[in-house]
Amino acid sequence: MGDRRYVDGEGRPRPGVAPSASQRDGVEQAQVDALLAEVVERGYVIIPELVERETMTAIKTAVRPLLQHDGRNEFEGRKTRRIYSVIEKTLICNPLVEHPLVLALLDRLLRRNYLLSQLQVIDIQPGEVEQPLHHDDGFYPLARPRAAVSAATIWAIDDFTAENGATLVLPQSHRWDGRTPTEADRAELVPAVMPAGSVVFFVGTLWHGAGANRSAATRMAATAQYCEPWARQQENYSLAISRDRARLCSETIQGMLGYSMLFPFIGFVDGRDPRRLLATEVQPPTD
Ligand SMILES: O=C(O)CCC(=O)C(=O)O
Repeated sequence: MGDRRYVDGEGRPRPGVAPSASQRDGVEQAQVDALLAEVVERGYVIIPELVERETMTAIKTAVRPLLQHDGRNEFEGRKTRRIYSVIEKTLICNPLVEHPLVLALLDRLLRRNYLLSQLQVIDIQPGEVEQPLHHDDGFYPLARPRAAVSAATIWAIDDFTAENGATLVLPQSHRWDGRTPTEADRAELVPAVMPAGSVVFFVGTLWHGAGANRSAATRMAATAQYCEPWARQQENYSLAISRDRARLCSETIQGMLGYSMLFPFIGFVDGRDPRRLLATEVQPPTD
């Protein structure tokens, strides 16, 4: 299988590697090209009002009872509530995870059979301070500059404003070497201001963090992170999501949870494609 990525370690298109035609139904290649050009240039792109506001209102209603605990440290945010193992608890965010336009972008950035690395709902309470800046694939011990190992979406369930904790992104920081943001860099931070139903898409090398919530209301988001099929997922989905629950998901999401392979040798079960575990109850070998 060829390397389908066409963005080099500094975020530029790799010469001679043409984007392959997306197989995502109803997705205009010209739109994908334009969005990807922004991602390549700045490390992120905001796609306004990609889903209906009403969809986000329905998600908010469904997930609110699941938001019970404040964060345990500065990174989670002590005034921020998060839902982990989302798919085990509700399927309502699945259409965001597999939105065709997001998948079309991922198809261009990551190898085939990329994985869901984590899915969270994040609800920032009034009074929360800014989250420490980070880049999402920073925990993989790989030197920068380099191609991203992951990409992420942050969906606005509420309107994102500069006051209520809109995600702060540092344009072009996806091209950096191993350096960390300085005070001077902070002047370049951009809040991803966008109405509910919009999404900010960015590569795992981009420095960013949740903003402080200086408003009187909460700011809710859903975030899905995706990683290369050779990288370990952050959430351990083979333990966190039961097989019965996975059966309720689309084949696309099943594959992203781990019912897929990077052929020929990564992800197999008993020497074969793990998808068959969802089709029938496979008996373990007797000898
Ligand atoms: O909630 C946000 O806006 C960003 C959160 C984030 O980047 C994270 O928790 O890793």
